[in-house]
Amino acid sequence: MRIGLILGDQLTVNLATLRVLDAATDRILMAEVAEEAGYVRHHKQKIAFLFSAMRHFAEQLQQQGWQVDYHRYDAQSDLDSLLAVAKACVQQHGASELVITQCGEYRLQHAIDNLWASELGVPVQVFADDRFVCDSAEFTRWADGKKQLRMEFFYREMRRKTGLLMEGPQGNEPVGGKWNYDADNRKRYDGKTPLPRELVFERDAIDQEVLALVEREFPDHIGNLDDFRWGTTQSQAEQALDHFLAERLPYFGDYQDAMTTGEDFMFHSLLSPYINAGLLTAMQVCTAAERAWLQGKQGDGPEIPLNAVEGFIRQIIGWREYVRGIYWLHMPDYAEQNRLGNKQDLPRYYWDGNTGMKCMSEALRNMLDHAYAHHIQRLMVTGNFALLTGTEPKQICEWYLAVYADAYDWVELPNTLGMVMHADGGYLGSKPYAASGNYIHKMSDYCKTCRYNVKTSVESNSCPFNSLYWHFIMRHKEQFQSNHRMSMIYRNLDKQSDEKKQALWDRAEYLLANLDDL
Ligand code: FAD
Ligand code: DLZ
Ligand code: SF4
Repeated sequence: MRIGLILGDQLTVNLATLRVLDAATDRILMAEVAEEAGYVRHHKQKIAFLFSAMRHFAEQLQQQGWQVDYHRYDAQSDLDSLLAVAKACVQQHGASELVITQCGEYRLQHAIDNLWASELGVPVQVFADDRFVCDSAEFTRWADGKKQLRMEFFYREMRRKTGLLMEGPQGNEPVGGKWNYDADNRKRYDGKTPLPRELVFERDAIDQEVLALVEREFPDHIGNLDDFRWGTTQSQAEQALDHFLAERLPYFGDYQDAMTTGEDFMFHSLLSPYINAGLLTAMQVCTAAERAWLQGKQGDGPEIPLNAVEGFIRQIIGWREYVRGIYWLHMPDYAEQNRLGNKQDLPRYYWDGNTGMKCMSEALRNMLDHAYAHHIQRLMVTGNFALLTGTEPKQICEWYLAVYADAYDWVELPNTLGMVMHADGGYLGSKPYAASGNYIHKMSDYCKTCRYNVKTSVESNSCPFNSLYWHFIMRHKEQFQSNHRMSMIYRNLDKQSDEKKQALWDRAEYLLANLDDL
């Protein structure tokens, strides 16, 4: 008999492991272990979501006739790693082989490839994770010979491959004649479009037991459990998808970049924890969105603008697949990059949320309360601030990996190190997403109630993002002045007087020396 080890982010009923094994003779192993729960100080809600989803999934497999060995979290147990649990299970059942679907994270896959067979004393068979649209070999072929990669061109390949939003006699033209409607997706929230109701899930005994366990066993981990909202079963994840399609997708495009005080989710899908853990698959979500858009066109459901459905599908078959491709192509070296030479420590408020900067405190409160922040908060608020202040990439990457319910190294690392920190020298994205407070002011209502003044740069109450932005531009002049997408910025810098430049520099230096006090 063989043992199939299913990881916390492999909760998919047609996972390769489950397809190759035989429920009549083979066994499934799942394990909650200290090593996985502790390689960073994961947010309490991330652990609770995953443990509860794992327990529900194990139950689902048992109902389908599988023999499941489930190792519950036990801080006193010697079986504190996946390898230790697998070894005990192999010995207990006299298994002939261990079967696993390729891991999401390099860290674990590397150990499995190099260590596990000899430690276990039986062969380890690894199957490709075909829940992704693009496998590593295909991505390598696409990336081959390119010095810089561009998501947009990769995305077009994925549209052709999946047939999503394609039309024309050969099905090879993008619907509506354009591949990308991003320019329509930058509206500030009008305050009038009703925000969607929140989906509330009833908590069953498994959820309650896990929530109590996490509170008890992980008291020093970040975040709180009071407002735990995540679904923990496949059926609840599907309800979340239906809810998104009916109530959020129609406005997803228009308000994709908008931020509003007290509104933590806007029109975002909140689906990433489910997709990443495997309760929903990428293609399932994208085909459902395309179907909802078509039904809307036929008057069979809410009308969904093309910019909304295209924007949503692009995030998944574009960005999500693209960052995964980059991760597997360049690990482990990718994680070591720090091409802007940043060394600043991560400010205290990333962990406690206490700062007078309203935009930061809103994004950080969302993180503490829900293990969530929507993309523009991650990119243009906490991410932008880390970039402008020159935070050491390892520290900010570890933070992003710990604090969100959807965070796994393969998706977090390229987004943080590449997209936000530009630490890969512009391989993933052509230009850093550095921005002054003006961008946040344009896309949100935060500045109205902030202690700082977004309209000024060098006074004692000036918005920190403003002088820090110019400090970033000045200190990285050598790296960026020949980047044609930044030439306008350097022309603007040159137009400023030496006194103004000096005042901006001095104010930013002061802020950098007192970062923890902002
Ligand atoms: P929506 O806005 O509704 O988007 C729909 C879906 O598109 C998401 O569920 C997600 O599956 C996918 N998606 C959107 N943008 C990206 C992206 N840039 N990369 C990959 N998938 C994307 N996403 C994660 O899933 N895990 C992470 O650890 C993670 N870390 C991030 C770190 C930084 C610094 C940044 C800037 C972004 C990160 N993202 C990460 C991407 C993105 O912010 C989240 O996927 C998104 O906010 C999740 O919320 P949602 O499901 O409501 O997304
Ligand atoms: C994130 C996570 C946590 C917190 N705990 C577990 C666990 O106890 N058992 C498990 O199998 N997986 C867990 N995970 C997800 C793993 O870290 C993830 O499967 C690997 O990093 C591979 O992507
Ligand atoms: Fe953020 Fe600056 Fe606006 Fe305050 S003034 S909310 S710090 S952008």
